Amino acid sequence: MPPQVRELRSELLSLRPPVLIVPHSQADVDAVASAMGVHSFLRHRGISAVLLFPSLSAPAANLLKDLAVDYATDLDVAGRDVVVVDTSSSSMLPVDVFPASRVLVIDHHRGGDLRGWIFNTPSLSEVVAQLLIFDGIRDEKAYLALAAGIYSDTAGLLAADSGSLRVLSEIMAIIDVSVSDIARILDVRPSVSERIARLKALRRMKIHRFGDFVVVTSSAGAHEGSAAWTLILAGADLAFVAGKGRIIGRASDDFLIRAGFDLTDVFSTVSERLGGTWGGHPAAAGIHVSDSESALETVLAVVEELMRRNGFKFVRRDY
Ligand SMILES: [Mn+2]
Repeated sequence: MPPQVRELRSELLSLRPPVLIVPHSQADVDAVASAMGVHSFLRHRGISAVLLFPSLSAPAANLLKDLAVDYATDLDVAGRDVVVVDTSSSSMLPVDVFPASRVLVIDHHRGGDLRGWIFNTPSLSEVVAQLLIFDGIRDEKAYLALAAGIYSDTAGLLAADSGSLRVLSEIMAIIDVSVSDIARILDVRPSVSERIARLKALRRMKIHRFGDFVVVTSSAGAHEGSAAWTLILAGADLAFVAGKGRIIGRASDDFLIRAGFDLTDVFSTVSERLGGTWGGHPAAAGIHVSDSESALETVLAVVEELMRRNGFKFVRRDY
């Protein structure tokens, strides 16, 4: 077990029960799986804990239903010890943790304003799974969720590194599942509202060409990340979708290989200029801004500047 995970383990064991475990708003599969893993670890070490999921993404809600997981949607955090998983940005939290007695943050995103355990791993589930594996805990449901978390946060293992695969392979051996078993529990057609958000984003998109790179902007009332991913699949190198009070960006693999910079550079620069908290990964990130539609122009200007700074010469074309 890596030293950082060992230290996290001791800090978790110092929490005062009953512990509340909270993921970010619109919790994804990696977030709820990490929460379930922490919950299982604490319970097996004799520390009672409660899952608090006020706001879930559709795939995460589906997974919890399939695995028949019990969770609360509304609880008072005042005076309690709280574990925050899969975010370190207070603006991403579905509850105000300020009145909590103690807040332990476990995350794998850069840019957050909360201090805590920030791992540099493709998924958070692979970190949490090591706590269970190390202690020899047998909890089929938690392991299955954590395998699904690794699979989904690595985009179907495409973004997995050797550490993710090592942990996944240990889980697969413990609970005797195949990669296709894991993929099957996640294979859910997006909801009608998510598919409409994607299609509307396609209809509203604006195409910009910066030399060899295609940058697409659009807007959506919800599911901005899913809409941005659709634009990448349609051919964009970078896609930025403005929603209510935020902009979500996605980058293609090819962009990340060739550009010399990524979305964390884009959003940290935009945040310096416009204010607003940002968070995310090189290929998937977002920022909170009040007027998101007009902030898209700043995002485009920042992308153009970063490209020129990285030696690309081009005439910007807007289609
Ligand atoms: Mn995650």
